[in-house]
Amino acid sequence: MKLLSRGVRLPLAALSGLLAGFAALAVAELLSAAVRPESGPVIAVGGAAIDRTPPAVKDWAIRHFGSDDKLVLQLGIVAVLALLALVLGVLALRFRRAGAAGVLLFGFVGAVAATSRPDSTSAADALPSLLGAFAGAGVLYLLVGRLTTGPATANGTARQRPDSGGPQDGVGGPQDREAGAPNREEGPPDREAEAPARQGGAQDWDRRGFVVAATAAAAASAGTGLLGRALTGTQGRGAVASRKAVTLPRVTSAARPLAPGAVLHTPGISPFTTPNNDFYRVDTALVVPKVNATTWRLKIHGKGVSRPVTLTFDDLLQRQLVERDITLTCVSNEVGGPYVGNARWTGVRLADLLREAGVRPPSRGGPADQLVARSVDGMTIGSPVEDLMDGRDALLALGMNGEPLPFAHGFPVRMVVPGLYGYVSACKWIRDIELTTFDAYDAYWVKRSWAQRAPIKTQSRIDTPKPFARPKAGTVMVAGVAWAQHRGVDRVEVRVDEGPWMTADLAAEDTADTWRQWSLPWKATSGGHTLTVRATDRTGQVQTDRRTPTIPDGASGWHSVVIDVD
Ligand SMILES: Nc1nc2c(c(=O)[nH]1)N[C@H]1C(S)=C(S)[C@@H](COP(=O)(O)O)O[C@H]1N2
Ligand SMILES: [Mo]
Repeated sequence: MKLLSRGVRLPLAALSGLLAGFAALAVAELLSAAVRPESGPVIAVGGAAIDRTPPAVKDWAIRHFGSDDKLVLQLGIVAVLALLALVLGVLALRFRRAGAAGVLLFGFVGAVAATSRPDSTSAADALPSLLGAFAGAGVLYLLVGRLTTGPATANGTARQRPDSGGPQDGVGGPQDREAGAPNREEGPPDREAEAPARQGGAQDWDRRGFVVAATAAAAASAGTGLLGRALTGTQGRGAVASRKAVTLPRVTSAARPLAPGAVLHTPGISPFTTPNNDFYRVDTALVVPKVNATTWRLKIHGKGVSRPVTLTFDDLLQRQLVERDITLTCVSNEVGGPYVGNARWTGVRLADLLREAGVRPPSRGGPADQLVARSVDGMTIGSPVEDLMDGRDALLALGMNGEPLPFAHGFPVRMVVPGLYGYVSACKWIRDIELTTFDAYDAYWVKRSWAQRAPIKTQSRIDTPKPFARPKAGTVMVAGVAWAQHRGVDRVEVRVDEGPWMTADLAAEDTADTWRQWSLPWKATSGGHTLTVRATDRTGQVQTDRRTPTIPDGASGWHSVVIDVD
């Protein structure tokens, strides 16, 4: 009888733990909708985990999960929480109070994570985790209480048990819980009387009470969670409306019209302009920040800023806007990888703004050599002031391919700087610009052992044929893209196996800041072949074959594709 009882109780206790976890997350979801979407425990702990992930692991995650890395992380956190909830449920069977306290402990961890996020500005960020945990602890305590006491009903009428909160329900009563039925026999007479009414006395738990409480907890949690979801959905409404209201004004300096021949249409090649929906996304934000453009402000201040300013979105719209084609690249892009894209950006020239604020580059005696951009989500990105003011089109961008920046790409305003990897230049959701020195401050990725300065390395990629493709013998178009932003691509060469380098046909150059498509018709012969590409930039530097990892300042090496010609 004891074994049977235990066999039923353990899974039910585990279920109680799950329901408690569900209740905790549901209440947290609802409250985080009221406080801030980023204050929820899963998001906060996930963000903290991202910040503490060793660069090699982060790189591995990006490589294996790509832009789904964040989804995988969140699913992972939920899976771990579910496991912990199961364990706490079983623990609560023996130590009811300890189980409930365990739930509170995890709430505390979530609260600490939420309030210590860089974008946390208020202690209210602790509320979702804390109150969620209280709800969860309550549910666990209540449910396990039904499992560890005799039935509350002998004949179908509910009766309040005197058990809840009794001292023997806590840490003091493990034997009591485990021993089950025998203990009941020593219990008050009314319990004894009830026991035989339930399946021959085999179960000493309040089955009906449990089922009712569990169902109620599940339903209430589902309702609360859905309400929270719905509220979160309405949260960004102001921001969405503010984005809809933006009409990009006429630019005073249009992008150079694409030269004839700047765009190739070889099947399988990356399009010259990457559509916004296909543009790679790399950032640490588990929730895409929804910033309202009407209340957005950008502060420019710091070392050597004689005229600090605070700008509104309208201030920017009223300035001279330029439009520039700039190819953005992520330092985490492996050789041959997908984290590179080319867009037509609309924005304000950052150098003009800096000059108006009194900033001089170091070469003109300015005291600040680093510009640190801060985003609304607490990211910090440091760029060399010298590069930003050397005449290149460093932009505060507010448009991407003819529309306001998509939220995922930094609405309302981000930086885009030709020639620098994104992590040292392309701050999305920017809210603050501080002039400082590289000696005085390490930005987010620099603290995580990436290089302080990181110009984009000359690279080329074969887009077609794809690895392990099986084209027919005969003419096969080999094609792809090459980039060496702000230096310009001068030549692309392709080699078959260990054969001689063959010069590819280059699309006409748009600007030195954009990638160039290339193609090469190749007379393919049957059998396995390795195609390799390399680019030469306008400084005469040939892309090195020396393989380096992405850490600390970008991957180098040649891209090769192995195919099998039929
Ligand atoms: N606020 C914020 N800005 C950010 C990042 C980030 O994590 N947070 N990532 C940077 C990196 S590493 C890159 S490569 C570019 C990518 O920009 P995209 O997502 O628009 O392609 O954004 C940069 N700006
Ligand atoms: Mo990046």
